[in-house]
Amino acid sequence: MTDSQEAHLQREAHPLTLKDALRTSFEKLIRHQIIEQTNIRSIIPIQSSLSSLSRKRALLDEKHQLVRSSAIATASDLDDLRHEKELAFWNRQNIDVDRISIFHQRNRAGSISNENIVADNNAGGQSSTMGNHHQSQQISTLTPLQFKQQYLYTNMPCIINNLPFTTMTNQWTYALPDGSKTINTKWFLENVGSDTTVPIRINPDQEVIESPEERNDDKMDIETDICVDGESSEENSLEETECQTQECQTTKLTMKDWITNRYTMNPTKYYLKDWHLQCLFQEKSLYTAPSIFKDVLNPFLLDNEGGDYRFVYWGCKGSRTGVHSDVLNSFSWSMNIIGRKKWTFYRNKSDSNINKISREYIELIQNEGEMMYVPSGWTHKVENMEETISINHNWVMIGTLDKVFACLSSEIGAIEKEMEEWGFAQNDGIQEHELNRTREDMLRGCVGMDTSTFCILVINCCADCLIALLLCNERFEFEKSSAGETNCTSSSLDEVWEKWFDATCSLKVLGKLLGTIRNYEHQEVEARTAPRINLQGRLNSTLGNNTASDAVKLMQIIHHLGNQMIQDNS
Ligand SMILES: O=C(O)CCC(=O)C(=O)O
Repeated sequence: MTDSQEAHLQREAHPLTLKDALRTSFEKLIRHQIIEQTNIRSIIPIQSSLSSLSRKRALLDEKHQLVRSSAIATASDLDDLRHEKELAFWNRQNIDVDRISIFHQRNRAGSISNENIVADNNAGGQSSTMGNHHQSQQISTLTPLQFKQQYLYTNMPCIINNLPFTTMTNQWTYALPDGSKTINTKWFLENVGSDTTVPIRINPDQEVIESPEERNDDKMDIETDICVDGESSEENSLEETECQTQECQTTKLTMKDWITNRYTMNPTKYYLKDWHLQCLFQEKSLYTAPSIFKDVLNPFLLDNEGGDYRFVYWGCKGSRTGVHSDVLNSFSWSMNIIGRKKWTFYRNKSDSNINKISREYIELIQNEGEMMYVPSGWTHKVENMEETISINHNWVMIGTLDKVFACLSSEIGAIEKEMEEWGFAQNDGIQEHELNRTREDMLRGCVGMDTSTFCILVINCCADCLIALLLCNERFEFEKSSAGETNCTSSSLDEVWEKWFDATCSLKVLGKLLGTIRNYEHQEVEARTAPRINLQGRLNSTLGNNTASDAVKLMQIIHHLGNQMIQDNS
């Protein structure tokens, strides 16, 4: 391929910022003396760099009760643990989710100095409609790490209240004399602009059916609707339902027209949703996302691709989102600024196919000011019980990059099948290159991300994790030498544990990605079982051969160094 052909392909595939992201990772690793580079093509790992991490995980285990009790010793336990927890959740006699309160203590300067988290396990009865709820209430106080271990890493839903969330959003409503809140439409007209258009989702025509067992719902995803074909079931329990994809329509209205006409529009049909409101305000932040959720997806996309998964939803009473699980196997959090939502979570029949759900379900009410945390892969539908405005983010943390990879891999398989059915085949080098480009374009079209973007995201995460581990270990060693080992604060131990965990998780996904490259000689067990996605060909087709080989080389070096570090410390 000529240089100009390659330049053309690259321009179309990605903005150059993806190349910049790779370069940034290179430079960071060099700056922190993890690798050295004599020229652009020769990167050399610095073997001694990570072996200075003398903190042993065994010591952490010994000092840290939580690590043992939560059974999250290594990232490889994680998938089994998630399954186990989900099974236990659905097999509980009285199904409900925990309600979490987060209290922040502030220092004099006003920044958060301490985070206290209280979990009201099985607080139910108040708002869940399943189960008898006669169990006694159990209140536990959690550290941020315990919260992550009990809900985020293990993929368990919960409702969070007391989050100090508001910045600009407190201007979206005002109080009426009776103390209730109402929407401040003036704010939207003045700050968004009365002629600015907003996206209105049009739900396919459907009967409004109240009970899930009789339903014929729609599944709405970021790009598509999935319809669940309800079959009647005698037992209303483990009957399987199949889903089919269906196109979804979006129209646009001006802000002024939406505000004026929203009460006269059919709410089961029209819903202002997937609105990238924060993007309109660019640097000016409308709210601060909770620090407890360490999102690696949106910051990366915003820096490198220009898109994001940060939405505002505004729907009248009765508006709803049909049965779905979230895009890219992401998590979501949903914060009700005003109004109430009814959430229905369904038990998944099998993790490998989100379209198969059982008829077991749980209904939960999310009140005003509360945040729903939706774990990755959990099938759900949502209905607004009154006029509701919520902020919803889809997000990914390092510990669930493996789930994003699983989603991409299964989508890749589906696209491959489709291409075969269309009769696409490769005959020569150029055609293979173009086929790979088509594969990547289709993947981006289907799930909003291709393998090249994912690859650079993982490289970025791994680089950041290794550097964070180095820095945090240095701090810990300093604290230990000045205060003595026994006086090390548990929060610094938590921090080291978390950095180890993140580093292990990101390296594991990197291993899986490398396993998709033929003849990669350092294949670990997880890498050998990875699907054949022809990563090298895909990277070549979207990043150009030179950048693609730099990326692969960097991946191999990070994988090699990282695995050595983990083995040294196990
Ligand atoms: O609030 C809604 O209508 C849908 C929210 C949702 O499905 C989510 O945040 O995952």
